Amino acid sequence: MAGSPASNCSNTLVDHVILDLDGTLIDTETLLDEVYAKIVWKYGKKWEWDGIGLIKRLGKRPLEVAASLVEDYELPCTADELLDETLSHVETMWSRAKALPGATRLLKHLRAHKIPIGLASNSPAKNIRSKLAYQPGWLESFKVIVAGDEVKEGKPSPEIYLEAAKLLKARPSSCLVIEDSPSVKQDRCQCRESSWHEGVGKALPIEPWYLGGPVIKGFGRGSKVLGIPTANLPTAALGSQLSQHVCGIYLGWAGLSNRGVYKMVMSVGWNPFFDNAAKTVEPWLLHDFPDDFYGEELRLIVVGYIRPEANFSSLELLIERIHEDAEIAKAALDLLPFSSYQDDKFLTTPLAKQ
Ligand code: ADP
Ligand code: RBF
Ligand code: MG
Repeated sequence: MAGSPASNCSNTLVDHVILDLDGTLIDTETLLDEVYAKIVWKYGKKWEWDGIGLIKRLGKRPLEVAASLVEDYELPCTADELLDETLSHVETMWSRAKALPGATRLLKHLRAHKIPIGLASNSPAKNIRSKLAYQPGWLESFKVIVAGDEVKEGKPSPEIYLEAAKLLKARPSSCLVIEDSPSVKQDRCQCRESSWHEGVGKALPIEPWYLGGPVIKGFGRGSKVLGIPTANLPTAALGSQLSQHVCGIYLGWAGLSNRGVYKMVMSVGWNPFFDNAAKTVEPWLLHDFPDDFYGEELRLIVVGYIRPEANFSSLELLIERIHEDAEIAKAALDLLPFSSYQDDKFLTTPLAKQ
């Protein structure tokens, strides 16, 4: 494995992996932010959708997050009250938390190599169970799970990781910890720290997803406003498949049965620059076509992830960034594992014949 956990560290062999959950494997931050925003608005305060607040909240225990929001937004309630209110809203939302790109692939990879995996999360045990219930194959991937309410001190204290190492019967120094929280990373502990990025080119391989449908009319601005045509797919028919994946910019292969197979780079989401009211799936096929192909059946195998959707201060910057995404996709799709999918029959077999 290129960039294997062991190769990132010094000479000690890494033979166990301990993972964080929220923000590392699943995107719960987006859900929590939605709830915090609602409550803050209810108190007549304006929610700041900036990355600074998010970074401050990352990896903290729920009560600590509530306390910092009460202070920052000068809310007329206690941290306990805010936490109760947040939890009552969020309890029903865990099913909407999506796996982060690459997470399922990482777990599969570690299991295939028989590397024991521990989960160490500041969340209470009950919430961890709810979150894992919606991710097929995840629960059985973890040999041990340590929850925030099962230790005296939550992160950034190393206690939770040391407990996981103990239950795994592993020496802390041979455990690779994968964690997104900056406060944990700052607080050096006996457990070694590192992160797992197996980039291929400038993209992250993911478990491939297969999708298709007739090319439909979009907002009519891809070619006109951006000079970048995107073959929109109907999102309603993609339903649950689409809701499993985080919004962002992906790459993969596109097939049109009467034409051929092409590299593609694709945006999935709400297009923050245009403030869309609907989520779109918009692949840009990296090929010059003499005409359009509305109504034709388009097949996609999405194999990698490039970045989250972003907003831009000008149209020029958005266009520049999309061209950079296209260059990343073109180069990465020549490399394994991405290149191996271009011969997949799914791309060219018409629906009826499958
Ligand atoms: P819309 O808003 O209707 O999607 P666009 O301006 O985004 O319009 O143009 C997309 C259409 O252009 C596609 O539906 C397809 O028929 C055609 N097209 C031509 N070349 C390409 C390409 N390289 N990638 C995607 N679509 C293309
Ligand atoms: N729109 C955004 O608002 N933010 C983005 O970060 C963004 N990235 C894109 C990346 C790619 C590769 C493509 C093809 C489109 C992207 N768009 C983005 C979507 C663009 O806004 C959309 O295609 C147009 O709105 C045309 O419908
Ligand atoms: Mg389009």
